[in-house]
Amino acid sequence: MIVLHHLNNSRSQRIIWLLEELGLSYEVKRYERDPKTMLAPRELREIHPLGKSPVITDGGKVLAESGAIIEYLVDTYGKGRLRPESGTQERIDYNYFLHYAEGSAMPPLLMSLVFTQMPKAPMPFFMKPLVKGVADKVKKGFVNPQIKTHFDFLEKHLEKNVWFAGNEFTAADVQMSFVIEAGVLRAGAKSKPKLSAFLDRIHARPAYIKALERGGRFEILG
Ligand SMILES: N[C@@H](CCC(=O)N[C@@H](CS)C(=O)NCC(=O)O)C(=O)O
Repeated sequence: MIVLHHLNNSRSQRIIWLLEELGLSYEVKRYERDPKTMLAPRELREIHPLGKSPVITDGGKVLAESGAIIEYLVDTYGKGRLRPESGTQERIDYNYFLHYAEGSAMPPLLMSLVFTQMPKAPMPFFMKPLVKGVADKVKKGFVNPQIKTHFDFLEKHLEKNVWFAGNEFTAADVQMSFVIEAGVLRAGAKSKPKLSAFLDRIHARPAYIKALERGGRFEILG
């Protein structure tokens, strides 16, 4: 039996969604973030040493890292579904976006979160303007232009392709969903017509809706 170790408001929501798209039976074991630090509870480290979500267990196997979990589920249970044929341009794009999501797109989004939260941390009052000044400078000078480049690229990609790996929905769209959801908060993704339409389409999928019922309320941390 597949067990998904699910942290509230996290990337593991997309794994529930994939499990629903594949029509697999699975169990969800819930973990709650610390409301102050937003970190995962220590019990998650008993499943995988990094204590991050998502993690799945399947029989004796333990798998972490969204992209690796997606590859494992599609390889093991996909029966050819949700992945383009090898040797096609679609498969090249599929592999690209499966890796790009966490390897290239998430780091600047995460930096934006960190530099937005930094001035809100407890500190002597006289340091606040200084820290805010530095954080704003890093965001303006480096992080925001990076994010803009990524989201312009993604919008352009969807001008030429219905989904991230061609004209069929694939597991790469599941992997990319977290990037685009996070981009609504930090890159104005909803104002980009193709990205906005992508979100509307995924939100309407029965498996996505079912995954929200299984995973509980889902909100990207701001
Ligand atoms: N690249 C990893 C990122 C895993 C990750 O950072 N997960 C976050 C949730 S979105 C987490 O577990 N945060 C809680 C913590 O760091 O304690 C993946 O895609 O699986």
